[in-house]
Amino acid sequence: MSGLFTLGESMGIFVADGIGPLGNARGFTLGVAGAESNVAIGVARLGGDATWLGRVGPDATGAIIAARLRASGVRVLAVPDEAHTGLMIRYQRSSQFIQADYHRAGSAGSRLVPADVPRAEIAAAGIVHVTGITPALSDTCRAAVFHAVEEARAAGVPVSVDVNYRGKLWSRFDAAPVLRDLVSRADVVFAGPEEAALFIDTDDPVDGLAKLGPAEVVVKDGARGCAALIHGRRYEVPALPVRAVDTVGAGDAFVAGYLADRLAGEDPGQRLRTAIAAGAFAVTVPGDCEGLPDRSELAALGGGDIVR
Ligand code: KDG
Repeated sequence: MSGLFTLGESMGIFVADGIGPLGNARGFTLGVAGAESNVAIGVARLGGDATWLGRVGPDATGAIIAARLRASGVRVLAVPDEAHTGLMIRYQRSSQFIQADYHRAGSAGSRLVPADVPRAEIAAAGIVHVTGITPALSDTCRAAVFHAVEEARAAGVPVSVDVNYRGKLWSRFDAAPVLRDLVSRADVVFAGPEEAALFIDTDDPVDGLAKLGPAEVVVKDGARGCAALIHGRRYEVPALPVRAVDTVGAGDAFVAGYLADRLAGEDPGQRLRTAIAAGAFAVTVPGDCEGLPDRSELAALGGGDIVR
């Protein structure tokens, strides 16, 4: 196998229909959430091989997660656990503001341990992708993430990290040293400017992240596009003008676009164009992973210009 290997927590998500306070919701749509599984689905939809590893509980939500990921073309390594599968509730409080509540403390996904990480799978991967969410879930999750990263490095497999700081899971103070450590072990890093500012002290997030070691640094900046430093060369790609209806999951779509093209052997400029287009596509569709496009859908959207 030479595809993406990723690990983390996937949850069931109840998304309230309509706009307004949660108590006014008349119905909910059940979906699957999880930054790492979103990236796996995104890579699979773009034609790449993708494997997701995580713990799921003995409940309908766990079964739905495994089934939906498989239906999206992701190879699922679901470790059964006796705890409940984590849940999220998401509602659009106003046209400008989305609120998400986690119900994941003590969940199956938070009970991942280093022994769950299969060495042979890691060694055979084309890239191992982790996020800064998983280390926030529990001590064993944190150990599992660092173990996977070190197994990959020992096997010469590139490591990708999306910083993905989640303020509802841990403080900036607790997160900063862990995220910095994770990034310093990565070959490819993705971060927003505010996330990078958690643990670097330069004004230029691209430079600051690159100084920690990764040869491929991509700073995603939403509607402003992205800036990157890839093997010593700078790139800037503007965002595509689309009408956003739901920005959640756009960062994962962006990462999936970049990594799918990296796995396919595309050059950095093309990877960034695909990332921008996948992120743009994702914001036009409601849901965490429902907006992840396939290649023909991406082609319909078109690509942005690269400014060097
Ligand atoms: O990136 C979208 C994610 O935020 C979502 O799917 C849920 O992984 C998630 C999280 O922990 O917030």
